[in-house]
Amino acid sequence: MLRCGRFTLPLNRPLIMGIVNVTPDSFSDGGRHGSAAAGIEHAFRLLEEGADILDIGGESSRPGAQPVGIDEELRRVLPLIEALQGSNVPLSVDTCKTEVMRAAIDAGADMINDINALQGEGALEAVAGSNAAVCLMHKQGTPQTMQLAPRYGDVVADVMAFLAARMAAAQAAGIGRERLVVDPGFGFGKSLEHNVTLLHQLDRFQALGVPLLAGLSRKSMLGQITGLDVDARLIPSVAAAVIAAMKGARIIRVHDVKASKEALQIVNAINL
Ligand code: 9MG
Repeated sequence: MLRCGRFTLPLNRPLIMGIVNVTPDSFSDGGRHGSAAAGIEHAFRLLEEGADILDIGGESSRPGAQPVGIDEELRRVLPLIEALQGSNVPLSVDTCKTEVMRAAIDAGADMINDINALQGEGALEAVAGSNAAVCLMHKQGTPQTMQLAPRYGDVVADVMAFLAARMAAAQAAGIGRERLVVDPGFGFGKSLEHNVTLLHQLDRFQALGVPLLAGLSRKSMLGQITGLDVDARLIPSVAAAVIAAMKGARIIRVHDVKASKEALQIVNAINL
């Protein structure tokens, strides 16, 4: 079970987290009003396709992405949180900024997805003072620099140790274990070899004792393996989602909800 704002989520089968990016490069119109409207329309499409959770983000975390200011990020995500309140699925907000976390929670967000694992000033307290769930993700470096020269001793052990330390920090700040999710952060400061090792050994992360989230959808590691461009990575993404689910991931973060959901029905059928 995961306590997640207004919801208590059973995790007896892997849940699909649909990605809703409200960034100018994510929708063709790129306009100010258009971005929120396009984001809302996209979110409703993912709900129709069967998303169990929506992850709303107003700042790109792709390698080389430029940061956006607090006001701009809020302008992008708040309209979606408001418009999707009645949708009956948990709303996660993908942000590293404490001010955005607080405003999103006040507006009704059920989960914070922080690629910085609540290391920002005041971030632990912002989540502790709520009933929101939080995803603590590992990354090495920042989106601007992270792919330059990632280094690990033992990538699985290093990432697990980081996540265990962040779980301890979250619990010490008053965020109960039942609200925690961890994520190895595929592609965030990791070479192809690191990513492949993490996926191969993903089952080891279950030892952390909280639900595991995996995000592999359309990532460059899939392009490095297949040679396919980002828009052509549907089948590799679904394959990676299936592997992650079979290795124990309980939340799978995806762009392509319908295809992922259909594939995971097969996993669920044999994992009875
Ligand atoms: C925001 N974001 C992009 N990729 C991600 C991943 O793999 N995990 C999580 N938790 N968030 C991600």
